[in-house]
Amino acid sequence: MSQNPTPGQPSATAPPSLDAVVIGAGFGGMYALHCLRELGLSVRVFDDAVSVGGTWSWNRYPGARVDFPGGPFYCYTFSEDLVREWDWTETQPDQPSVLAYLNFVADRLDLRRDIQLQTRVTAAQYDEAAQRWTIQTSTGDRVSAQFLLCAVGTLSAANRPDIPGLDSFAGECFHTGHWPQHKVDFAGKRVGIIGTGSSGVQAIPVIARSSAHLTVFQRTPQYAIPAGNRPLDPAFVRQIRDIWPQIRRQMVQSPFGAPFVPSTCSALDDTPQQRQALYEKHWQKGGLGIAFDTYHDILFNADANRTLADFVCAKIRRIVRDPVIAEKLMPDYLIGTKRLILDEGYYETFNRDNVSLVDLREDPIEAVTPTGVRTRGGEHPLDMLILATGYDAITGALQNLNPRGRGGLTLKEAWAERFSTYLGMAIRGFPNLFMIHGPQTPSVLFNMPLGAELEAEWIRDCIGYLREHRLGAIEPAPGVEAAWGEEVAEVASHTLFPLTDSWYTGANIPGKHRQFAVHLGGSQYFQRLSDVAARGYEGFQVEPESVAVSAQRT
Ligand code: N01
Repeated sequence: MSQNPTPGQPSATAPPSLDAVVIGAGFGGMYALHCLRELGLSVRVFDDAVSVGGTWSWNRYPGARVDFPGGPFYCYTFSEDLVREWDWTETQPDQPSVLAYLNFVADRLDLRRDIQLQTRVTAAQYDEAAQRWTIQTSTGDRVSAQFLLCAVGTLSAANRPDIPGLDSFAGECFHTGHWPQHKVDFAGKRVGIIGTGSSGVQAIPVIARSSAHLTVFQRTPQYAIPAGNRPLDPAFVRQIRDIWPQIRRQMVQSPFGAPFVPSTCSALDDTPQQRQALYEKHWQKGGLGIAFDTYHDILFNADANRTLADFVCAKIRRIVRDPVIAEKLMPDYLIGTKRLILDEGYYETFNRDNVSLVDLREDPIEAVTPTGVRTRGGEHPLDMLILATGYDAITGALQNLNPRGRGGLTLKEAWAERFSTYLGMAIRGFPNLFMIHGPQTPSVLFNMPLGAELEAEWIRDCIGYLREHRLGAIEPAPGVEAAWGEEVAEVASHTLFPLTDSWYTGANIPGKHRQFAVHLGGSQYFQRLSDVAARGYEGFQVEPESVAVSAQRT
């Protein structure tokens, strides 16, 4: 294929030329590199982080663990060798284990020689005549590539809340998604944490155990289910490895990418006693099965949903000894329509003497001061403040990248009113740009490593098709994005998800437009990707190779 000059090498005339640049070295970007190498392409991966791992490199906060059916299912699934060679030890692996796994894969697949870390992509501009992207980085690199793959993460653009005085805080202040490399010492400190989503709920019990005092600033009470983390049974792992191709097939065909057969029963067909017994069984076992393996209509029917919500609320009342605190912790939205949280002793933490809860709905934050947080009710003195305030999810990192497409149009301009994509993989006006876990893919509501694999393989095959047919550029045809947007909204409208303000809908970021960002079709979505490819990339428009692209290939 094309020449492969040393990336980053300065040139007086044209920037060094590659076939593809990948942004992001997490699960998706690493596998994209592996896939594109299979085509013989020259590829460079850029990532701002100090190590490979994407979200697992940034989220080093205490308590971070996989919240999906974890070991041995949350991993690269394409290679039986990798599955056999890595021993997961727990059902819900912690962040150091997942990061160690990703480092193992980087070595095992010899990925590092094409990954440039601590390098942020600062600009990406498409040249229509050349059919190529020019990419600039924070370290001064300027490279040209025919294809630009954005594997920038769905939950990577941290939401730093606009609270008056935040910058004036004199103590240590960390966002969970940008946790420092060094060990953070909580001993003897008065710690405050703002936010009770998955990150906050995972961190709170751990910090409470090791700090002098923890103040939890809660705006929205949350449903949390016991994670049920336990050591993996080696006999179970052996059994899974022996039938891995079958397990992988089952995951690909399931609604959420998990190797479980979904229930076909309605919660409303069982008696209250039967429901109670089933929910209790899953509560004791732990994990997301309580919502996904019990009844098929928890996320589709508000009455069915209420049965599970009531069960969890009753648990909170039983676990939390102070009834006033228990009521403050009581969630009041449709369970599962914000990300369902797996915890390790979250509600129990509020029985500790060194933990206090501030209900921001009745006692809102007025300001952060140099010495703490001031709410309407008074000052809360703190030595450390933790922001577990989430992300500008799914679209935020892409908009921060803000590539310039045809005619110099930026992505921020293109998406000023609403975002639009075709299949969540490509954007009209931005030829040869592909996204992994882009908006309008199943992304966060599917097994993310597996979803990334399936998307990267589709991109590899698409680029292979372009090369085979001597085509130089591809982008969505007119009209297909609108139809795709309608399809995504239509699938979501049959569920309860759009009824709740969440980061799935963009409601967590002030001023962000409301638009459901996830394709809820799961396996059907991936079947759709295959069908589009089988029909010669239906819905895309292509251009013959430019002179520049032809020259690059010869
Ligand atoms: O973020 P979130 P997260 N004042 O947006 C509050 C994944 N994940 O980092 O709900 C006060 O869920 C906000 O309040 P409200 C997982 O998919 C996975 O916790 O907007 N509070 C909320 O309580 C998850 O869903 C793992 O009213 C403010 C919290 O901050 C996703 O990441 C682990 C505020 C933000 O919750 C995001 O989770 C962790 C303000 N100004 C995360 N602004 C795994 O285990 C925001 N909040 C793999």
